[in-house]
Amino acid sequence: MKDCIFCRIIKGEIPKQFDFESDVLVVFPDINPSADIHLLIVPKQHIEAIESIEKEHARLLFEVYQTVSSLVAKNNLKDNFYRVVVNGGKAQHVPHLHFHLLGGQWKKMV
Ligand code: DGP
Repeated sequence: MKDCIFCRIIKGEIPKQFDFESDVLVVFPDINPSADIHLLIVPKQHIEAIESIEKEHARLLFEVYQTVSSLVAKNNLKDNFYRVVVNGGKAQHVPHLHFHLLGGQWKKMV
């Protein structure tokens, strides 16, 4: 999608260091962190929101949560509190489905 900020990041139009990249998703730190660790897991495909998820996205969603699991291990979050937040409706500011992984000290609500 032309004007989507996450699509522009994924296409390399906005330079961004990815913490992880696979054929279906990228991971990078949130620009405005709400916790000590605040990573965004973003599917490469432009899926607008939770309501746009279809059966065909099942493998992608599995890979999202597998990625979360390895990020939890990599960042030593397993024995601490961590949260995965998926915003929807008016709480979602970027209209491209994404998952927030928040760990460590919580500063504010995403
Ligand atoms: P949400 O409210 O769930 O749609 O959150 C969107 C998040 O995306 C918000 O926490 C800030 C983050 N964000 C927006 N634009 C950029 C950007 O250009 N770079 C990075 N790293 N994060 C961004």
